[in-house]
Amino acid sequence: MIAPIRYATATAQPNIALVKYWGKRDDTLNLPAAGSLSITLDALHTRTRVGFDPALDADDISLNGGREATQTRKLGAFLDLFRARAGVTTCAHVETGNDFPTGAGLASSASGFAALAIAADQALQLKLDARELSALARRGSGSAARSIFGGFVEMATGTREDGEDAFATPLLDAAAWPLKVVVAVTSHQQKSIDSRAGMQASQRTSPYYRDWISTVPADLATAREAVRQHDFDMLATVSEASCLAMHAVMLATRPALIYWNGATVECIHCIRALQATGTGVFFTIDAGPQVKAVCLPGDAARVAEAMRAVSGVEDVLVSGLGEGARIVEAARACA
Ligand code: 2P0
Repeated sequence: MIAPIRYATATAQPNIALVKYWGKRDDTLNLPAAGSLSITLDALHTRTRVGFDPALDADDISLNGGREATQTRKLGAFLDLFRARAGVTTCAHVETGNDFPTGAGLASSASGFAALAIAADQALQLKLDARELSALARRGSGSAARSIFGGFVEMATGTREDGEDAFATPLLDAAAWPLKVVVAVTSHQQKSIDSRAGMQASQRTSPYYRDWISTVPADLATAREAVRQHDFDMLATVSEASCLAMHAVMLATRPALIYWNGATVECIHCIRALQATGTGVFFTIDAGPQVKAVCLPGDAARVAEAMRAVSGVEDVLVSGLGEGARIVEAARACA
């Protein structure tokens, strides 16, 4: 008799780090050199369907409707971690897609690997707990460990060499402090240097790299306290400082990593002008030119309107904070 294929479908959302992750203590296990703190969004989604099929002799992986060798290798290697846990070598059908631009500084790898981890776990009936899933998601992408959870999330550096203690933990539910995030898209192009290569270059060549890593624990403690107290101003100050310190490390990398464009800088000035008028908003920027404006719920409409008016801004998305990665269709056996 032919074994049935078990399909499972999961969804996950990107997260935006407020205390940033930039640097690793181990490349092979993808262990971060410092912790980070993030918010999971609710408006952008990855949806991923996985089924392990004994009839396949290679993984069949489609991303946004297309098949590409590098992606297949990367996602196949990630699935190997799950196959090893399950003690199988069965190849998989994977269909994954994003309802937002991929690889353009909107954290598609975070939601992508989080959704794939949850779906693979279900399809193989591994029943791993959230911490194990977060540690496994980290192997795909450091930021993916955080998208396993919703709301405010902290990622631990961990101290173990095997990386088993480098996973994320939820700090506060989205509903408990429903901030908004206005994303100003200033370019739809894929970034030229991905985060992994960028981090390696900073680690190797940026004279500020060590100092950057040494500032993270204190920033994390401040951000954690700001979240605990729902203190927006405290969170704003530490988040902007962490973002700019990370970009200082990037700028001092040789050759320099300049992820900003002109509109990125214009958005920063726009947000500073809004702050001067008492608007509850602060900015954060990742390894790309998009600007994420985190705001108090009552100020989101004003911030979105101001960002739309900035020259060079191509699109403005408004998001709330959302849930962690989850199964949307449980494992179903299909012959
Ligand atoms: C972050 N970034 O904390 C930081 C800020 C980008 C800048 O996490 O190498 O794709 O796969 O672990 O997770 C993006 O890096 O890097 C990221 P890998 P990842 O959100």
